[in-house]
Amino acid sequence: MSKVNVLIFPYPAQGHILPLLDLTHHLAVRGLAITIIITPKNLPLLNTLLSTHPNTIHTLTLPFPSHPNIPPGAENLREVGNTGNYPFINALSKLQPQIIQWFTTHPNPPVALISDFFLGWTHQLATRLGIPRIAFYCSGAFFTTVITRCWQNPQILQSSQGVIEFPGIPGTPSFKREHLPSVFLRYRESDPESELVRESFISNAASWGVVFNTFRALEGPALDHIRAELGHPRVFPVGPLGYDRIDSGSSRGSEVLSWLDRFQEEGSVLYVCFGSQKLLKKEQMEALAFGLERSETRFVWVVKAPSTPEQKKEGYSLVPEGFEDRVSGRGIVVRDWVPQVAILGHRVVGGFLSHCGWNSVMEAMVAGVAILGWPMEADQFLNARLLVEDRGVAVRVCEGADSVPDPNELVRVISEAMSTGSSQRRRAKLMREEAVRVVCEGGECWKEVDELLRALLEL
Ligand code: BUP
Repeated sequence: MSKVNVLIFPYPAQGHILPLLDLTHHLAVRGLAITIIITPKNLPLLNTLLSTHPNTIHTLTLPFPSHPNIPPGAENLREVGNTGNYPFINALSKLQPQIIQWFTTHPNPPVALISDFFLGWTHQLATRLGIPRIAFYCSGAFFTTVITRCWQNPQILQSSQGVIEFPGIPGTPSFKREHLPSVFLRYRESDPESELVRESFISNAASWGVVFNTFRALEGPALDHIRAELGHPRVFPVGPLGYDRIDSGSSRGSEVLSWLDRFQEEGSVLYVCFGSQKLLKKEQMEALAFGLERSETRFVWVVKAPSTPEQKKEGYSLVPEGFEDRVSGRGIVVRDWVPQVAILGHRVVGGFLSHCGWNSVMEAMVAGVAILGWPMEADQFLNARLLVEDRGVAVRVCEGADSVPDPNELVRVISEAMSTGSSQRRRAKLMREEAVRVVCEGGECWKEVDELLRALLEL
């Protein structure tokens, strides 16, 4: 008898693809057959997963649809930055006829579609295929409550108030307008591309089920709110994902791990990484280099290469001259993709200077490292609010994509947060106990994946 087949559709950005592949691995281990919709240039991201499950995971590889605002050849947000979300969401929606054609001729068609929450239009696709759609949120539940409210009331964009409140959401959060999710801030009424994006996000609320990369000990109230107020009947908090990532990594990556092995003192190294999309400007690089140098902390600093010649010319990602020599022996700069989960899990790493991307947050929770947050865009301001003000597992070092931190303040915050017994390190260790309990065999995260599996098998 054929295995139950499920269709998975990730959104092409590393922070979206990786956690959905983590979930895919968990489902494949439990015996599901899976087909992943992917475009050719993103296929290498699946290599390790495909070779781990050669008989159960397959791909539906489709050409990336052209779009006037996406440079030819670009198939991943990493190549264009977050400004590309609207064109990407719109371009990918053009794949529908090919997916329908594939589905209708498949000998063992999928029983459900699990797709990224940026691909809300797939709700309509699933309806046409006659199968349920499950929205995969690689973001947190708190963020989801806020962004759902935003999409329901886009007129708040016209609000003259500097601060926008969200009554009814646990904690009644309020945010400066510019700290709302950037995908929402780009919305323009009556612009057809914007309208598709809004309808797409609204459709998430109608999906058959929702999966979150989060866990109750961190986001219990927000999860309850989603279940009760937003009326989602099936909510599966399967996070924190990523702890057992099948990561192909890179040779440079294992060099970082060997470099960390040279040290003994537990928690003495700061890992600095701002995710797969964000580049720092010249002045930001200078301030950060100053902070790292003067704090005398050991560190690994991941620097993303500029995507365009213009960015290079303007000094984006430019490490100040002589910096690497001056910190040699206690700090390294890596200009490559690194195995982040393994680095955070290394016993000598105690802090994470991060943009507060949600995956990074989840990975830091499991590793028990203190977060030094510098939120810049997307969901990051909301994530930072949850971590700093609500949970106390992080300290904010700076705020905003264009802000330049005060270098001396940076030295102070880094030194303080990295000191043995700092309140952030203590709380991060406590949170780790919760997170590890959740991801251990038989823990909450396992049970939620089992529940999801059961629901899929009953279809
Ligand atoms: Br950079 C980098 N290695 O070198 P976030 C990132 N990652 O494994 P983002 C690596 O990418 P969005 C590297 O572990 C995490 O799972 C990291 O996701 C991994 O931020 C993921 O933290 C990055 O959510 O994504 O990239 O800004 O904008 O989609 O939130």
